[in-house]
Amino acid sequence: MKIKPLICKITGLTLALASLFVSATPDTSSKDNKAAEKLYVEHCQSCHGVGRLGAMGPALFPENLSRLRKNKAVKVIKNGRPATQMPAFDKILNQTEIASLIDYIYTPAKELPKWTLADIRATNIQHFEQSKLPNKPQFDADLMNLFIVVELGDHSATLLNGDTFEPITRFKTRFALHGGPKYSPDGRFVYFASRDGWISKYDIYNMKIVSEVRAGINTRNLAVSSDGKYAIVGNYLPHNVVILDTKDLSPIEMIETKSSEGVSSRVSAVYNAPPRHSFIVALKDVKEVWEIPYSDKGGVDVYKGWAHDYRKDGGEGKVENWKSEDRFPVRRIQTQDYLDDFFFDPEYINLIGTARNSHNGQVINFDTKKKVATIELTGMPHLGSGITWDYQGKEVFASPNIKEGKITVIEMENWQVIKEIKTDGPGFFMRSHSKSPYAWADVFFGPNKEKVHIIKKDTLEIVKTIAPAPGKTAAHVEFTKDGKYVLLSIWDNDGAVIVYDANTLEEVKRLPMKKPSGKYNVYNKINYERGTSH
Ligand code: DHE
Repeated sequence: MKIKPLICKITGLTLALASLFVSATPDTSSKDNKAAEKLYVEHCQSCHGVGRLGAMGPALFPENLSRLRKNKAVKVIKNGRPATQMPAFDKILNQTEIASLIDYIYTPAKELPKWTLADIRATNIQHFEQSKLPNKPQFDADLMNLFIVVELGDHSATLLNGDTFEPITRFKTRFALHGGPKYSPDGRFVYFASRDGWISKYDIYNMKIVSEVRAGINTRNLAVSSDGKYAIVGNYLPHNVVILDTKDLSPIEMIETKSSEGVSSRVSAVYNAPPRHSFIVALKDVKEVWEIPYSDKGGVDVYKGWAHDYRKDGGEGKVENWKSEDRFPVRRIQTQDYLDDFFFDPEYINLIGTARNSHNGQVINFDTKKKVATIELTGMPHLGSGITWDYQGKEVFASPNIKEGKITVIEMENWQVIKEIKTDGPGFFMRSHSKSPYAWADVFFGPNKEKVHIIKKDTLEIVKTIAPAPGKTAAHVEFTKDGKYVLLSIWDNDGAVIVYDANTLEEVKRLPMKKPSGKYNVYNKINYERGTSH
């Protein structure tokens, strides 16, 4: 059969993905299945993608739903899912329709879609030859005080001057970016990941997307190594991580994410751990966390004592046995529970993890691989958005909660919860700056989604609550380099980024934007400022 290349409506680009979709198509021979497929196309496809491959929402195959029992899946379709874009369908679909959709998404594809290293390589685009582009910024601004603002409304991003709060340029991104874009260590380049697997490298100096590659079919996020040489991409589909050369985004290695027992797992997220010169990989479906050193020294100098941990065959190898091809060896850390959401202490000695459906947080020491504490964390803490600061001479960690209206404050020395700050509803993001006396926390969900709380860091009390755009979600703040101003998003197509004086808490400026989500300050990001996400 001759397969025509598929024209991707979203990006307008011709993608040679036809074989992928063909192999992902479920058996549609039965009448019931045809009816279910029709329902899927009508109600689910716009978010979950053609052929169930994932887009804004995750891919829907049994292999990706292994942790979701069918009766729970029914509830998700009926009631929606908190902290996601998944709406409730109980008023749109009847019970029989929901049941047939459940059967449909739990029916294996004839063959799971493949996306090999060769497929990835074939998508690698060089829009510009880097060596032919000027090595100087083509605009005048403090390069450390720039912001990238992601605008989900029309899949764009704005490069913003953090001194004048004037946009420098605005450009199209791939469809449905997710997670924070990541900067190169010098702040010149920024890397974006879209939910459908596209990784784009943007040259800030020249205001151009220079390289792109499709590293996965359904992607979570990316991280960039501290030496700036590698990017790692974590995927839901296929189950793997892909390591890219940041020079041109060409793929270097693909590592299938299988537990030591051979069980395949989606990747929840990938992170960079600067002091460890390694990437951390959170696995969703197995009780393991991975550490992958990327240092050019092959980890040998840094991790001498752990050489055997990194051996792919698990044997007690000696350091001398290291081969250059073991560039990205995997060190496995077994956990007692499935861990979805992570936070790291600033030294990257411990990781704090929670499973979305469990009631405790676990603190795991990276070096000993042992659990060192259990934290009382109820609801659904969003650890990834947590921040740290000094409180009464001790370091505390504060996390919003996406199910309950509270911020949990934990003393990091003994991992005790010292306060639960009551909020006007569940929140998503939290931010501060080492030079600011305040931490900002949004109320992302429920009737108070328009509100943002401002917490005094030395009293742990809410001192002000703002609602700058009545009826519209206000969420996600980021500080300027010096901590003097705060930028807040109004998540609406007719939205804005609002600039506040970080000390007087008064509004300074309102910039119209199309559903701005995250914004990312170059200095704060490349310096791993404590008050921001990493
Ligand atoms: Fe996110 C970051 C996971 C839904 C907007 N989100 C992250 C990160 C993870 C994560 C692991 C950190 C990765 C990074 O920055 O490199 N997000 C999840 C989920 O599991 C969840 C709940 C379900 C899902 O669909 O994936 C989820 N996230 C959402 C949304 O619905 C949001 C609000 C809108 C959107 O863009 O899809 C959303 N997530 C964000 C943003 C960040 C993020 C803006 C970066 C925050 C930052 O400041 O760094």
